[in-house]
Amino acid sequence: MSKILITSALPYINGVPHLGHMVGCLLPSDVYARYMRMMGNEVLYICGTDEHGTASEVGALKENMPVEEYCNKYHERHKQTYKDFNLSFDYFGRSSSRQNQELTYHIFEKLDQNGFIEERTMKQIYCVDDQMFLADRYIVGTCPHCGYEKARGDQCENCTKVLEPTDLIDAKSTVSGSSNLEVRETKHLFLNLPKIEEKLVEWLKTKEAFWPDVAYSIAKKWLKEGLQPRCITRDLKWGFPVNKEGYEGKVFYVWFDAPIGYIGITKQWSDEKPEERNWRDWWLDAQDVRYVEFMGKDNVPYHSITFPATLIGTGENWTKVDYLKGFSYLIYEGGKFSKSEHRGVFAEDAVQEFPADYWRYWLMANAPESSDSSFTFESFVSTVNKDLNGVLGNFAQRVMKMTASKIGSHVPPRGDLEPQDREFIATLQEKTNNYLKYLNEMEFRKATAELRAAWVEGNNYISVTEPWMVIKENPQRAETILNICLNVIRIYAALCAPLMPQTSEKILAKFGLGIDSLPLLKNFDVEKELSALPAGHAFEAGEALFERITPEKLAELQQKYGGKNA
Ligand code: B3M
Ligand code: ZN
Repeated sequence: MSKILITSALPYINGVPHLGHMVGCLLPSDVYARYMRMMGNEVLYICGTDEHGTASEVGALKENMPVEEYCNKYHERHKQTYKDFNLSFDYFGRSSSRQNQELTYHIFEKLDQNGFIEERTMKQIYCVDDQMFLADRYIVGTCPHCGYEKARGDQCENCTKVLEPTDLIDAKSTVSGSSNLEVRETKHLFLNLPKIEEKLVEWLKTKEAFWPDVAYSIAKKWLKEGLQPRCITRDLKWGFPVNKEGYEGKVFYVWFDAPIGYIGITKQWSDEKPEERNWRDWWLDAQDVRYVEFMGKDNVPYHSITFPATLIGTGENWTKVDYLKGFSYLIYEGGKFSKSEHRGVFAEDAVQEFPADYWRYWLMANAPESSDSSFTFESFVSTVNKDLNGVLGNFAQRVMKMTASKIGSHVPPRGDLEPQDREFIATLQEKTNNYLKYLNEMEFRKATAELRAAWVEGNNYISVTEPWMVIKENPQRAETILNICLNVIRIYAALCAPLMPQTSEKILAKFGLGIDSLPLLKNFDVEKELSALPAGHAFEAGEALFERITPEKLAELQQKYGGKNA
């Protein structure tokens, strides 16, 4: 048994998660965590809300509430949504927690003591009416190059030219609309990455063979372009106040404390039951921990360069990422996801429409792994109808109904196996092995395809063996076939569990079994598992596993989530 530490990038608290967020790190990390548990490992799966930064301040302002209250509200909303999606975090915490503050201070102090923190003075835009310094993207105005009126202070969306906020004509704060802006001097703390570079590179080299190409090449590109000192403080109110003299009124930059949040959240978890949980066993001088991180592609530089450098700079032995899985983006058919314009599917609405497993399956079958993928309702509906309803659902229902009507609602006895049966068992074993291998490699699309292939084999088997015909001449042979099929349904429940935990439960319930009755997936032996349900074991066919989605419903969904004007 190994210790596997899994983190999913901490979603920003402002805004509600949509399908893109779900597939971009949350859901795959859950599938992986469930898989790793079913492989018999000790897993710690951690996530939480990323709460600091201007975005939260602005969000709170818009909703007219104190930022703490705003964060409390949205933290609960995130938590509920992930619960509805059956994400099996061991702990879902907050980057703003006391524990994270203590750790952030500790890590900062170590970096400072070791000479990796430097002070710099810089010029920044201050809004007199907002009484705050504004990050470049919170300033809008007219682009001097193309005349676009909503250009942001960091870049013009229209002509893509990179801008300085002072380039903008008629610049305004997006917080209040005020144009009462001034350039002021302000001093900040920087993490001196060039000074840590040598140790960082040494560490990175040990990972080359293990990281997926995408992640490693992003890290290498950053190194090639040359590391620069990174500013780790901000002139904001909301955040951890900087614990250094002369920095009163300033806070740590959200990207400084957010990754430390993985540790802080683990400490929240451990503080709840200190007698049985110890965060240090996972993070500090920890033995035999394999640490896997999930995130969107754009987060890779922070996780492969800045966060490891932060930890290395302390001189302490912190657990650093062993494998980093980055995802591309999910494109929505109607354009950019926007809650206010009713465009795109938001996770909390998704689970109101259909059970979480429908989404989990589609998202994993179409995970944006090597490139972006796009969501269309047409594809979603066709996948649910064909794969879930037509292949898995059909097999389970057909076998149970047939057995119930021809023999009775119990597993019939099994006679000797014939070559046909052996062939089926061998193919099923092969698909199972592939599926587990792909999950192990975090190749979610391929894994899902193999799972589906395993279901297809079941359908093929029953088509060629024709138990409904055979029963007339040779009832014993028909009993054997149906005994095998019923046991295969249970095998499907086991294989489905990481991807579709509810479906797995639903299947098992038909046999009067609970999820705890499932075997480990480690060394999964199809032939052995085929004897799990003995002759006489009762079942109840009950209702179908999945519901077919009608063309009318498809049209309704496209209308409902297509954007205001759809
Ligand atoms: N909140 C960015 C994002 O959600 C950021 C990740 C933090 S991980 C420590 O894409
Ligand atoms: Zn422009």
